[in-house]
Amino acid sequence: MTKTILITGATAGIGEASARRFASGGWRVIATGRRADRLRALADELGDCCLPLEIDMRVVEALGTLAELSAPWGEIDLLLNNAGLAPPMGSISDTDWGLLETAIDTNVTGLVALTRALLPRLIESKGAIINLSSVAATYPYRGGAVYAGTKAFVRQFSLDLRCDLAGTGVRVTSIEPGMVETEFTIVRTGGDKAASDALYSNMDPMTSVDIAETIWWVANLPAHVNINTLELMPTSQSFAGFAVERKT
Ligand code: 8X3
Repeated sequence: MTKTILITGATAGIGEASARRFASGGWRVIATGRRADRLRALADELGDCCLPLEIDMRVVEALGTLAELSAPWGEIDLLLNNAGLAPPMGSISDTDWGLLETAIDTNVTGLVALTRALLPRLIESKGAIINLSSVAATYPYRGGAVYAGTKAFVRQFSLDLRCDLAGTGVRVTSIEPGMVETEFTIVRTGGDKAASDALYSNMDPMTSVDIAETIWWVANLPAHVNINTLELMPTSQSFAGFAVERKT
């Protein structure tokens, strides 16, 4: 039977690559995002298996309407909570409140609202939820407080949701990538393509296709296997030590 995935943030990066991966694997793809032109281009590329829907994750009331889709689109087997963004790196007192709020609204509030709205559908289909967290949920770094905080929320929300969903057959996974070269850093730097290029230069970052393939693998494991959390990094990214301030 044809399965259906709903992907948030399908207009770029991991969301877009996942839309392609699941469409080529024979799934129906509900592609949501803010940018109508990109959604249209994706739908043109993927054909009838794709339903493009213009949705802003910050508009909670609009997210609720996604639970009202009629068959076959309404029979959702997998919710891929991919939409998310990082405010600029820096101290929160120096960062515009609106930018911090947008990240919290998108990464946390929107994700919870959409998950809440779709839960009855997912329980009905014994489906799955895959949430995009980050290595930032686990490893602190300077200037990432709000972004990392939202991603730690996503990780813990995923694990706790598993408790609430015990006995329903619904699987929940937190995917936690390190450096993936997408538009993520261009957004984080306020559109500075050169800064993004510099961050990923000469280090062989992961690609959106790497993560989409991982999501595909997680989604297609046997129904009795639940990946709780899955952390990935490029081989060239690892860990630094603690910062220690010494008295002079
Ligand atoms: C972002 C991962 O490693 O670029 O989610 O901070 S990293």
